[in-house]
Amino acid sequence: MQWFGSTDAKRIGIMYITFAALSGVLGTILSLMIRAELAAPGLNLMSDDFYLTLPGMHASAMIFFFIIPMYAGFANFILPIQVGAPDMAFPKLNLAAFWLLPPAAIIAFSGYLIDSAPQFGWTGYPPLSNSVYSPQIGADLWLLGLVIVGTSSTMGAVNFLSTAFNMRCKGMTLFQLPLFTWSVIVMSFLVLASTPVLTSALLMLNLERLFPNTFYFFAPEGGGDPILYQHLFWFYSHPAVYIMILPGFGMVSEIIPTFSRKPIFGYAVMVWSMIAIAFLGFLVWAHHMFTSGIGLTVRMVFMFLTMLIAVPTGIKIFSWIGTIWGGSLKFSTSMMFSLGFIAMFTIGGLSGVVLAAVPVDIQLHDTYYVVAHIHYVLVAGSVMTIFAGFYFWYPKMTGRMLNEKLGHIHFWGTSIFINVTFFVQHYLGVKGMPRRYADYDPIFADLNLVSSVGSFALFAFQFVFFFNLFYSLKKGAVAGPNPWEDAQTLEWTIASPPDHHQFHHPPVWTPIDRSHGHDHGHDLAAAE
Ligand code: HEM
Ligand SMILES: [Cu+2]
Repeated sequence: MQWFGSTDAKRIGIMYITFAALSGVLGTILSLMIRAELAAPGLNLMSDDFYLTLPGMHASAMIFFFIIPMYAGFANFILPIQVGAPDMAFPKLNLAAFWLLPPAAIIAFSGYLIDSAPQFGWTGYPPLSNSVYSPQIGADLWLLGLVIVGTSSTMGAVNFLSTAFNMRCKGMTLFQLPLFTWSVIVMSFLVLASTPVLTSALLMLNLERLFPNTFYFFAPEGGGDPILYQHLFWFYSHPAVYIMILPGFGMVSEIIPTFSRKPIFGYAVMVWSMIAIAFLGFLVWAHHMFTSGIGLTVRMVFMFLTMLIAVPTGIKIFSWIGTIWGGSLKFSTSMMFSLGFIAMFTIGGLSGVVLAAVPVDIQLHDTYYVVAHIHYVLVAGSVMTIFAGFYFWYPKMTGRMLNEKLGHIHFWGTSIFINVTFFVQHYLGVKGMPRRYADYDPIFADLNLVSSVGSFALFAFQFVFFFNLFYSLKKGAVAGPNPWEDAQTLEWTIASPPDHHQFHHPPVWTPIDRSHGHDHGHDLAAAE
């Protein structure tokens, strides 16, 4: 009860993180089954029917049960402290939002227990996902699970916004908020505006499946339109890709200044770029539908708007580089993961701009090029930032330092094998290998083998990380309140791990001049 029923945001945060880590392991195992089957042409290890469940269930595990809850976990632990609040605004709502997740996961994946997991990919496009082509009960359970997840993250978003807007300590204005908190605010607005749309689309699909001759939302026989589903789905799922990356942006925006021993370059611009990304994120969804038969003018407009997103994204990348430039760098594992993130996320952004060009997308849509793009933004983006966040905040959460030697081994193994696994997929895509197929032409054999070997090596290096997590919990060096010395935000002013009430006196924030930065160099000189 001390843990499971606790309304302390820090404990809820750790429960989220634990749950997300378990889902991440489950999702990874599903992906290794994909890569094992694809290591060689032919159907080698499983039936075609079983293979078809894997891409969609892997993606659902990673998106809905790993990345999104993982960020929610970090936000729960850190955001209330960063704004100087004693807890989240609605602690019981917070606990309820977390406890919706484990049942949602069990329901969504229970198709595997009764041998009826859905076979239509994480996008669930009708007519493939309707009751004629996908009669499995597992598909209905998956839909129900996702509806529950949507409810949970909406509850979480309301809570983050209320906490950040109403519970800030004395002296902290909106433009004094740390960038991680800002990123959670922007992410929460995205959740509020987009998740109900997905939830509606999934409920509509479920109704249509359960009552086939009654509801016609997407089925043309009764006046429905399958393209409507795609619009609703991507009106959520494009913003969702930013739900999956903005908190990561926020994390590295805390980490890079700390280990460059310089204030973030262009604080206000960083905030406004996140807002611009969120805003534009709602105007580009149809770039997922360039081959769905929508009109040419519409495609041109969406092509242009999509390319615009590269501007605020590029600004952020330049701001991070500007922060590093001329800094006195400390290559902690957390910093290494942040630098690796910048390098590899840039590749993902560039392949996105390539896909945004309609004529190119017509060639590359539903090929492995898209798979490569997704994984550069989500594995080299979200997952690398999550690792950066672990190495950075683990001492705050546990009171112990992670082992840096193991951390560096983990970093290099991870970075190298992310590239071995996913870089070759660009070539597979350009050569024409389609996604979501169990078998392929032997001309794709060599590159697929490289990718499969890379994925198993990538997985192997994660054992170093898990070993470090458990080993350091007992044996790690004891962390003081501010083990990184140069970290600036409020969580580094209190004990590691923080006491239940975190602050003994309500903190008062001394505003720092964000436009010129905190003149930290002087403090250092005085201390030495
Ligand atoms: C510079 C910014 C970006 C641009 C211009 C861009 C563009 C695109 C385009 C045009 C597609 C559709 C490709 C197709 O299916 O034919 C796509 C797919 C995708 N993108 Fe991006 N993207 C960008 C950044 C991101 C980011 C930051 C993420 C996530 C963190 C992301 C995640 C995805 C995912 C998950 C898909 C595939 C969805 C699916 O079909 O399963 N993208 N992107
Ligand atoms: Cu998109």
